[in-house]
Amino acid sequence: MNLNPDFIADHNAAGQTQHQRKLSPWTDSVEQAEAVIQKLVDFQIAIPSWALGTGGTRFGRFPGGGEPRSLEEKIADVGLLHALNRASGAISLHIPWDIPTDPQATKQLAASYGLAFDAVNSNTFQDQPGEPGDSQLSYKFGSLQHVDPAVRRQAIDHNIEVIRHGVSLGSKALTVWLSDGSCFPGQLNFRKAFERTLSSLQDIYAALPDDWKVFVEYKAFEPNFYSMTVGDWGSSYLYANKLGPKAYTLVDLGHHLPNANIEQIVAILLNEGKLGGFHFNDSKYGDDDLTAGSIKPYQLFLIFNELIDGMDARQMNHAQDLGWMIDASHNVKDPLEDLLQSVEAIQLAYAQALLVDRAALDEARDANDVVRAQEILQDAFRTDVRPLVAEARLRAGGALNPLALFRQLTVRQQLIGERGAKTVATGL
Ligand code: RM4
Ligand code: MN
Ligand code: MN
Repeated sequence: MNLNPDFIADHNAAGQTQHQRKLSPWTDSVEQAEAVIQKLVDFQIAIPSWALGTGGTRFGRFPGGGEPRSLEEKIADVGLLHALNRASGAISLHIPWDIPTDPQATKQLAASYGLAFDAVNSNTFQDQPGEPGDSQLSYKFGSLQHVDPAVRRQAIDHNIEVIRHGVSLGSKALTVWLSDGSCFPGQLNFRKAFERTLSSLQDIYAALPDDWKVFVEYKAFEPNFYSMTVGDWGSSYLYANKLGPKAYTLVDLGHHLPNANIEQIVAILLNEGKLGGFHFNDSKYGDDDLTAGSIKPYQLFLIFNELIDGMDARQMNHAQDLGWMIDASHNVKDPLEDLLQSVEAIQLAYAQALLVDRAALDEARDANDVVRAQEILQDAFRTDVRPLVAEARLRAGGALNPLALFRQLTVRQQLIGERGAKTVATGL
């Protein structure tokens, strides 16, 4: 479905007075307000194609209806989000779930919604029906790490194929997440698994166009539970470093062991020039894939605090120089509503982190004034920046309150009407 721009205009007109009342204290007296609003307008967060359907657990799945049945419908869903918040201007595809059969048409369709194609993702964690080559080949015991060179070759060729699809759509990065590892002690020679994985990644790296990046995503556990071959930022950094300047580490917030200090990881990787991309989500236990900012909003703020500090130190462009993406799954919420909430949470954390008084923080640190340093951070975190985020949306042509408008326009009911109540999105 397409969103009639008049609906957004009417919604904004109805909320304008109240919005102005909340915004004017900012524009009247806060010097940075304009700069923060502009940064928010520029900041876009990519939506993964696999987050548009209802997720599930190994115990069950409870789809809500109206899920996108094709790549075109996935693009339409992200188009809807972007029309509402003007901050979701890119879609990230997963191959083979989203193979573009007519790339030119797919590109045009995305452009009609103002969307670009973010990183393309390969999938060697599932056996795919119809994979070229010997049907006996399986990823059950890994892909790029596999002891059988034929399995490794199939996985390498798949990644090269994913790059080819990405090139046809104008993507500029490949994200490789490997489920490779082992479930039991003794199963794997760690040293050899690392070497085989590196050598496979080198073959993929050799096929990267000059203006592309490859992101090596790490994950501490699951689906393998004893060891993961790209299990932490250290091993991802090793691979990225050995591969070369086009290779970077990708941080997915749900891929750490409990209590990991993710903000410190981010700071170190950025300082080394090896942080490439981000997958936002939130978690209580592990890779829960919950709405960004729903469980640990302070952590999200602290991560953004390091991102801004590190990017500014390297004179990086906040909006363009890192890959920003949501990687979430929605078991009990409407996926589109959940994604609107995630984008807003990310924008809020970003805006709050932009407000941190960095000069004062430096001074407090140099004086070992722990109390003052904490006060400075929490002062920014406890500031209600919602009027700034709403103003950025307004200026970019979005809705003052995307979630309220989504509900008021009964978008989900209409999608169910168009697509049916029993549709199932491809993906996990
Ligand atoms: C993984 C990982 C990857 C994503 C898959 C679907 O846990 O987060 O980024 O491609 O899930
Ligand atoms: Mn991820
Ligand atoms: Mn994950």
